[in-house]
Amino acid sequence: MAFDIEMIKKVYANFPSRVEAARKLLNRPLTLTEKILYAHLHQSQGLEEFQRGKSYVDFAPDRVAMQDATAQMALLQFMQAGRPKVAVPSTVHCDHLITAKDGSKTDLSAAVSGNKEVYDFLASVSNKYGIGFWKPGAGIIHQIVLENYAFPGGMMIGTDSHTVNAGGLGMIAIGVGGADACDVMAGLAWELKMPKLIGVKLTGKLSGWASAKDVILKVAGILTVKGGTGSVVEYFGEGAVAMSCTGKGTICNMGAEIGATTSTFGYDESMSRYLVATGRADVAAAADAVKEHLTGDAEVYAQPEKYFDEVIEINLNELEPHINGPFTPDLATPVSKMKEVAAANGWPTEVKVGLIGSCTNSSYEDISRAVSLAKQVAEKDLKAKAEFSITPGSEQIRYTIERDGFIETFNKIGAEVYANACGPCIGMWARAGADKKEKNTIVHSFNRNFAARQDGNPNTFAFVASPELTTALAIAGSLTFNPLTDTLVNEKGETVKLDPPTGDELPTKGFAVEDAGYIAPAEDGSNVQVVVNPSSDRLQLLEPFKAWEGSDLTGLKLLIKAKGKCTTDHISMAGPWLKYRGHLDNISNNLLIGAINFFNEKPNSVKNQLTGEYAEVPKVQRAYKAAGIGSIVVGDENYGEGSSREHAAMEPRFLGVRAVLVKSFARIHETNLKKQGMLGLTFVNKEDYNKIQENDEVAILGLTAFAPGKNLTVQLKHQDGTTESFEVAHTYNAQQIDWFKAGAALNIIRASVGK
Ligand code: MIC
Ligand code: SF4
Repeated sequence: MAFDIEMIKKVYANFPSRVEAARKLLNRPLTLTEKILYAHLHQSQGLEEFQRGKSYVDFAPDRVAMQDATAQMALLQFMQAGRPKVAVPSTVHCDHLITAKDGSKTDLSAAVSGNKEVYDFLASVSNKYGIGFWKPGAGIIHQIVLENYAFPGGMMIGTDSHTVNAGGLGMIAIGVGGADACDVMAGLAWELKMPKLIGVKLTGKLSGWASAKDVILKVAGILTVKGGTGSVVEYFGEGAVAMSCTGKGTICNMGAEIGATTSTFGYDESMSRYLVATGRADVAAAADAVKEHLTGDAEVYAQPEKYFDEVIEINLNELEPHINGPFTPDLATPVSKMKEVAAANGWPTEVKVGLIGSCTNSSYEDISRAVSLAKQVAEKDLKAKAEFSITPGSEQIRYTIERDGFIETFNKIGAEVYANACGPCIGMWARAGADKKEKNTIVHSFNRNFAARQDGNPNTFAFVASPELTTALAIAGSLTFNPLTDTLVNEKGETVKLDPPTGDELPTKGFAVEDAGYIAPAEDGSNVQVVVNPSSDRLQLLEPFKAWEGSDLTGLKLLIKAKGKCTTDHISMAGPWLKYRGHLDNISNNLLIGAINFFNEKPNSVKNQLTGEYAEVPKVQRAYKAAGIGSIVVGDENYGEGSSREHAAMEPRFLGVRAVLVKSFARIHETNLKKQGMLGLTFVNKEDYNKIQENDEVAILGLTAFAPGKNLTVQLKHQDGTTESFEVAHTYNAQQIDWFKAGAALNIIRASVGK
């Protein structure tokens, strides 16, 4: 039986009437996205026609998921909300804190002892507040959610940007910061700007080397890392229906890389097969009973241009495998062009390591297709040239692929099987020699490839490809190998060609697992004690942020003017820093250390305006804080791209940065800034970015009349005594302005508990 089946049945019981009401109001056919959104309005939110890209709407998500690296902060906040139990089904997943080094068993036990304090904290908070707990080794949050919790037509939020993975099972699943999760767990509404809609019509059918991953690699190339911002991407068409449910999951997962709010697919037989195979025939039956509501209306898919803001069409019959990268997931190169493109750019072409798995590509289908290539190594007397590793997405997947002999085959090509966890995907990879910072190439089937993300080496050129192509490139040891046309020379000196990958969508013998790794919470957790040691360097209880002083912000120092890409990995690096995710003071020592200073083109070197000397960003900011001086961060386009980690907003807030002024924001980061009481502003005129000088003193004017839709003014006082001013925009609504005034959204919840 599925978890929380009663909740799911309740959603389905109300679904048809809610969809009907929305259809009547809008007086037109509906997309799937609209159906799910309108069926999940919060009880305090009246039904009206919401303006896409404009109206803020209050929603009531069905569930919340949190992973360990973000759950610590989410739950530290929840503990202050003063509620006895979570208001909606919620889960915690221990997956981000396991370093991949010597193989799964050793690595897992090292993590269990090394992170004991954090795991104990998460387990006891979960137990106390009624949250399901998935222990270390159980698997990666998004795979566990897909296998156990996702359901067609549902709506969930999760403290991880790849929560969107659950769109593969027809959900609207959205990545958020911990403060948002805290609100929903406290029973409050969850606010989102009504998204715009991008329709992707998939015609034809995948075959041969092309996989679901290539669909999203191509879409990323079309839309770029910011093209999906503020939009939900809805996939449909014969190609969508013909694809496996887990393939759909991969596509939705990487929708995070185009900045999309989320992505989704209509309910179809692939989803029902997956539900049944993962022990949820009850959910499949319940979904079948309302299935016409769990997909877009036929008129919409027949004339998509009429109903979506943008439509993209991809013919899967012609889709070529792609390789995206380096350093950004949207630089898409079809496999047949890689020779030219790599040569033109001078990319190192020898593949040193191929890595498969992660939350993006860990399905049975993925692994079975990759193994069909690994098998050919022995059959064709080849030798895999590159190192190879697998991080299975869940214990259920790992157990099943071991039973079916896949791990043995991978071992034969020298593969390392790491723990069921994020591992190398998030820099938890003790890669031998990475500290030498040598230029080298790796290929992986994960989703992000920002500089230094996987192994901490900024000179590692990381490329993203499907698991099957990753395997082929690792066998060939070359980035420019095109398995569709090229041959390899085997150990006997013969010329051989790899056969296209084949695999099974689902295990013919069914999934199996001995201990899936789930721990249910206590029925009544009121007596459970949550202990945080005051001298811990891993966990720290939160102190409320100070309320706004009621006047304009003046005398701010420029902390950094960041140049170019500034993702959440640049603002609050992961890898070794993950261990401080529950300790705001300690993790603040990584503030913006990856961002490039516009004025000297260096990372982690900014001018301390009090001394005139250059020093590390966190050090300079701590000096301003000690002197009681506020500061401002200036950034480029799509600032805060990537992760949902609210540390990227809490650290500057904690250290006394007052505002972040950029050309444009990534959605989750902008909301995180607002939630933490920070000012997130954008240049009205993007060229004004050029006016900011290194020694500027900055004032933000107009705050006493801070109102929705009304621009503020930034005044620069340059070192030579001249001043200049320009307008800056913001997207704060009335409630968000209250968060700013109160010092943080949480201060408002806290105050309401006291009443
Ligand atoms: C990621 O893929 O970058 C992460 C690590 O999963 C993050 C969450 C985090 O920073 O803890 C994400 O995608 O939100
Ligand atoms: Fe973990 Fe990587 Fe997935 Fe993020 S993208 S949840 S780090 S596996």
